[in-house]
Amino acid sequence: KGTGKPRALISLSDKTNLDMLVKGLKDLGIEIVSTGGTATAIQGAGVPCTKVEDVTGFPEMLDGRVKTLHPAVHGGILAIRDKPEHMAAIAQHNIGTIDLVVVNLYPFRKTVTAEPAPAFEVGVENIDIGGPAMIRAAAKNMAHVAVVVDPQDYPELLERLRAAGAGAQGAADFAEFRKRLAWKAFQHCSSYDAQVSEWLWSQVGSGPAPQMTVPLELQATLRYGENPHQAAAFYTDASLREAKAGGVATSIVHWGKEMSYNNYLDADAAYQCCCDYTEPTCVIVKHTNPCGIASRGDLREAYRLAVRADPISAFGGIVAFNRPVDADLAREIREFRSPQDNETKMFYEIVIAPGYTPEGLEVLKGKSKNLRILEAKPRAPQGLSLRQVAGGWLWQDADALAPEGITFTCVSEKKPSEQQLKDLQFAWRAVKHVKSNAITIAKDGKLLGMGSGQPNRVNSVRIALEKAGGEVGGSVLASDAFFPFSWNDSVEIACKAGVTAIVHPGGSMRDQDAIDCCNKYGVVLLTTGVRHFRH
Ligand code: 93A
Repeated sequence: KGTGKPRALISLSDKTNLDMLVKGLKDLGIEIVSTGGTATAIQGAGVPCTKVEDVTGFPEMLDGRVKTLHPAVHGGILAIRDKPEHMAAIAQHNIGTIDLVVVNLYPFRKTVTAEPAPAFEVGVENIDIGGPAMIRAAAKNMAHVAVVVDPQDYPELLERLRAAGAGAQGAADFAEFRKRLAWKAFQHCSSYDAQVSEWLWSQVGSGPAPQMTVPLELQATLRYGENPHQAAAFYTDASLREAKAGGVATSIVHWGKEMSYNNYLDADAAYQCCCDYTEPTCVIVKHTNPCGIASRGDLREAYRLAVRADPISAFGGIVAFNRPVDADLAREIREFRSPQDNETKMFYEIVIAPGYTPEGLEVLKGKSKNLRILEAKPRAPQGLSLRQVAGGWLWQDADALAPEGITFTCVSEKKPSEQQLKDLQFAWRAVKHVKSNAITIAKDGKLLGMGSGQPNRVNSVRIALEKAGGEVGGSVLASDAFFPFSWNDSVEIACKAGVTAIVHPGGSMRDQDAIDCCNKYGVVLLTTGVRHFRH
């Protein structure tokens, strides 16, 4: 039974900021009711609280599955305070009102994504039932009850509770605040349910789920979208909040202007490409396409070579590394001059890497106050890829295929040397990240040229060769899809230009033409059996 004092029900898995909350509530004269572990933590903070069993007259039962699922709790939350029948009904059953509900849920996602994966039953036991019931009840009765699911809201809650007691304006503001809290509460529950159903699908289903909810959380409102007349925002996958991986979505911005819509796209493209290389590598991206890539034990040399691959495109681009940046590398990035005129220092939008030495970070900050310096966590496992079309979404598995999982088959008379094989794999890693029709030309662990986004493959080949310029001799070429009509076409153009080895998926009706052409020029030809379209 209630004491007439306002009452708060607190039941928390995440006990962040609990101390400040309960001390603040105590100072406001609010009585606290709580569940087992939370009650112990509250008492540990020196604040008295009533156990929920003493309110329900029922012990926790079924291993905690039923703790708060009781009319003494839900009647106290749901009663409409200005409806006499409701108040009479709860009075008749000795139920006191509950005016504040502070709940966050069992850490479901964290539990099921733990390594090693827990048993199915452990996942099931971590589906919170009583918590969402209280949150939903309190959110529904937002006219009278405040519901808090996010520890970050505690300070504002305390402030508004104080103001509400002090005057009419404070009370009106508190009513508005309760509606906002209710909105957040339903968000919290729907995101939680999405995580449960996603996990269940992973246990019982295969392929695309018949329905899905992606729990998206506003990370930032952006100044604008791809163009200034488009409003834009950046959302992160809420289920990644506690994850160790995430790539660009969970990166730390150490320095520079705020990230733009295009920055996020390009930084992601650069980091994704860079993470596909196992050796120390630098990738430079412009408009989501890699225009410079180089792998070298010395990252400074990798960086120089990546810029030189296409200095005009690299200017204003995004520079990504798959290893931490130290002071020497940072100095190189800061001072490096455009290979074009050797006077202008290179300008970049973003540098992104898995880490920086303290000195490296300071040196890089000196490049420009605008340069965005991002520290990216490891790339999240690439599960799904979602893209929007008018009125719907396309779902697919992310293209997580790497050369390690591909069989390269030689189909030409000439067999590849060790170095050619290495370069072919290098070019193949790159071609996956270039918009189709994609052609990459490489030599000695560096990209010499690429052709992207052309509606026909011949033009992509021509562009890539033109970019590679005088260095084509001894180079290798990769094509993201097969050559449809090869004779007098892409393959011959490449052979004539001096390319010494070519890799493509194969599988065209005209495959033999490509083989004959390569044999004629003494060029190596490999097939992979898989393609990397990127539309
Ligand atoms: O097992 S439940 O689904 N059944 C309940 O009746 C119940 N009541 C609260 N889970 C329930 N809770 C959850 O317990 C809360 O959502 C909170 O996450 C957790 C707090 O437990 P404790 O205070 O014992 O640490």
